[in-house]
Amino acid sequence: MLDIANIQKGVSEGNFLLLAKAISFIENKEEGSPILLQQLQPQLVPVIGFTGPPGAGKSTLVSAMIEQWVLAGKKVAVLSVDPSSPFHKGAILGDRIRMKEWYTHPQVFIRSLATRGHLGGLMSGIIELSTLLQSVGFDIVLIETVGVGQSEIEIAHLADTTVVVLVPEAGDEVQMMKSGLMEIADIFVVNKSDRPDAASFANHIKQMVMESHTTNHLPPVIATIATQNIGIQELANAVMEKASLPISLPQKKQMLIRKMYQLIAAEKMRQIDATEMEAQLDIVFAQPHFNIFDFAKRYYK
Ligand SMILES: Nc1nc2c(ncn2[C@@H]2O[C@H](COP(=O)(O)OP(=O)(O)OP(=O)(O)O)[C@@H](O)[C@H]2O)c(=O)[nH]1
Ligand SMILES: [Mg+2]
Repeated sequence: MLDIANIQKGVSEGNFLLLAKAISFIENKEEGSPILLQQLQPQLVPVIGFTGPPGAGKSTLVSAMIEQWVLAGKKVAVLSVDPSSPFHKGAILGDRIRMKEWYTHPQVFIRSLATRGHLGGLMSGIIELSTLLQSVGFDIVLIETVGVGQSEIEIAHLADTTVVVLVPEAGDEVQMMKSGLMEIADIFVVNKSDRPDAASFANHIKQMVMESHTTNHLPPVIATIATQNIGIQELANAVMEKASLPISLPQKKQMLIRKMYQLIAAEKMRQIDATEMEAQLDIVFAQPHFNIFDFAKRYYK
């Protein structure tokens, strides 16, 4: 039966069948899923987000990090999110190869999340699933998000610790970082440091970090070569160090408020029948005094 104790038992035995069922149950909003969610008692399990441009090496890094934690006896859960491309399975197929050895490991659970409809639904889905994973016996929850746009920043913002993965020659990404990634990054990784211009790129990022932070606690910039396991130990240490810092009450409250808005917005959006709304719009917008605010008011409850 789908109750928390049974799911926990499965996870402790390395059997993720019930967990996978519970996730589908929640994703499909089946009857009873709100009750399951309301029973969750999340533990103090770090949620670590990895975000960065496509192909930066996030999955390779995550895979290498998993190895560190598995060897230390920890249970690791990974949510892999691609908000930009609902029909593009490339990243997910890539992960199947990159994280191959972990798909069947009893200490590792990996799940891909596809965008279904609007971003709000994805955001609330991530909140639901990460809370579930924090409640059933994992020691670490990782969220891999592809991209560096506004929506990826929003997703990264749901993690307690955010690792921004960049690669040398990421000129455009550096531009984009100015618009938000800079503020949310707790740790920067310069992956593919086997490339010739890696050191100067890392210095450039360090410079940007210094210019944009006024505190003396600067996000570290760590050089890695994920494919050769170089820099992984240092990254794992930096992640655990950040994750073990106590979160202040105001920070905790800020995070809860952010999540609350996401959950409420998603629920409100779900209550709106898009087909019905579009049909109504067809009727009213041809009218001479059509006003969008007046029309929208019908859907504010
Ligand atoms: N040279 C070099 N190649 C790397 C390194 N890390 C990863 N790669 C390669 O880069 C490619 C992309 O790696 P992924 O780990 O799939 O990258 P990703 O960021 O997860 O990609 P998406 O999920 O599709 O955005 C693969 O061919 C990796 O083998 C590295 O440090 N150096
Ligand atoms: Mg990937």
